[in-house]
Amino acid sequence: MDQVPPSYTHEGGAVSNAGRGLSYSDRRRLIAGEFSMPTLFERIIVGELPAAIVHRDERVIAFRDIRPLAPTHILVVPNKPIPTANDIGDDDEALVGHMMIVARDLARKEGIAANGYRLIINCNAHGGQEVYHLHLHLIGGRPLGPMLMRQERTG
Ligand code: DGP
Repeated sequence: MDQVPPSYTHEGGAVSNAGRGLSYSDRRRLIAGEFSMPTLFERIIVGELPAAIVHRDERVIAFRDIRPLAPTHILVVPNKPIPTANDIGDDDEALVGHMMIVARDLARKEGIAANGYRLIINCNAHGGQEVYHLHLHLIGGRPLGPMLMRQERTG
C-alpha cells in the first residue's frame, strides 16, 4: 500500500498531505511518529509561510487566524513547538505565562480589552484541535455568546 491518507498525527503536527515528496519508508516512519514534519506554525515562525504577524519576540509569535471567527482573531504561538496543552512542561511555566501577557497586550492594542474577549486553547480531538502546535486564540470585537452551545443529551 503506497497510499498515505491525509491525516493529523499527535507527534508530527498537522501532516495533511505532508507525506508527499517523501520516500515510501519515510512516509511510513512519519505516520509511525518516528520523526516529525514541521507544523504549519513552525513554517510561519521561520518565514516559510506568510502570515499577518502582529507581534514577535524571542519566545512567541502572534498572527491573525486565517479563518477568523470575530473581528479580532489572533493566535499566540510559542516559537518552541509544543504539540498540545498536554505537552506543556513544568519548565514551560514562564513561557505559557508570557503567552497570556502577550494576549493581554494585543487585546489592548486591538481595542477590545474593555468590552472583553475570549482566550482559548484547544487540546486534541475532543477539544477540536486542528494544528498540533500549542496556540492561544485571542478572539473578540463582538459579543461571543455562551462558551459552549448546549446540546441535547444523546445518552
Ligand atoms: P485549533 O483548532 O485550535 O488547532 O486552531 C487552529 C487555527 O489555526 C484555526 O482557527 C485556523 C488557523 N490556521 C490554520 N492554518 C493556518 C495558516 O496557515 N495560517 C493562519 N494564519 N492560520 C491558520
